[in-house]
Amino acid sequence: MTALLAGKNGLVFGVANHRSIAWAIAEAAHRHGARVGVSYFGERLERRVVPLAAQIDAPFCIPCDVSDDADLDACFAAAAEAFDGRLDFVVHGVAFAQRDDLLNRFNLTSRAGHALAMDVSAYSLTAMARRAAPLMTEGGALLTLTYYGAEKVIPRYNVMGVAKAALEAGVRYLAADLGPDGVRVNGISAGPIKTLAASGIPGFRKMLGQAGEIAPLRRTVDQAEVADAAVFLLSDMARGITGEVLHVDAGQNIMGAPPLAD
Ligand code: NAD
Ligand code: 0WE
Repeated sequence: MTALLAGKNGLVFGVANHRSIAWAIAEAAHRHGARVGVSYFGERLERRVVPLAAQIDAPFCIPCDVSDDADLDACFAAAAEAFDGRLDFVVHGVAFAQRDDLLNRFNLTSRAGHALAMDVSAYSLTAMARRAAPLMTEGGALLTLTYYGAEKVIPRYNVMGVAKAALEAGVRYLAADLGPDGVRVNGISAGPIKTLAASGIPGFRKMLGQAGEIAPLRRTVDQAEVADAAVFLLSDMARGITGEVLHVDAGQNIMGAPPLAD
């Protein structure tokens, strides 16, 4: 096993349970030699996340609401302390919109619902970048997770699609500003995967089925496939890549119409 992340220190946001894409990335990063600190949202998740963090010998596992500046300050302070002031990567695997805003028609989105989705799902990457960059003394990498609903209309993705479009633009602006400091910023646009964030979306199963029929590989992707691409983007193998959004979706996004019968 090549240790692509040997000696690197990382901080992962967005672990809710063993199905979380962020968990798959944390686990893969640890397997590839990184030290990985974990943060999670809210006391309800502590019971699930603390044992996962223990599995990868996480040097810390602390709560953080990414819409709270004080929480973010505390989280990056914990990372600075655990890692002796040197951080190499951050994984942003966080998104939230009010459930009603994903179920109702998009034109009914409230000002407050829009602001919430943008704050938690898009601004939070910038909030992390401004805290991470000063700790990335040897250069570093930020990685976020996005979805095709940023590019094209996906029924019910609604305000999350608008937030992901802002997130992807944020990737490019952050990459431009942090590049001179050796900090790369990229995104992975993952195909649909059944996680906590996907459960409770009516019709998600049908969407998964359709994605698997449309995609050139004739299947959907899983968390491990996203995590493998994440390890690459976080590693020095990707040292020439920044401001990029890499699709890990079995090719679904390239299709302009569903395939004719196989
Ligand atoms: P998940 O539910 O496991 O992860 C979402 C995470 O966001 C959770 O850990 C949750 O606690 C966290 N979160 C929500 N509000 C927060 C807040 N205020 N502060 C801190 N954390 C908060 O689901 P997932 O599918 O693994 O989602 C991870 C990322 O992947 C998200 O950005 C999502 O948009 C993206 N994504 C998911 C899919 C999919 O089909 N599952 C596809 C493409 C992209
Ligand atoms: O980014 C996401 C999901 C993000 C999400 C999910 C929820 C569900 C529960 C954000 N906020 C909430 N709020 C809740 O209350 N994905 C990429 C997964 C996803 O969600 C969809 C999808 C896909 C794919 C919603 C509608 C259509 C497709």
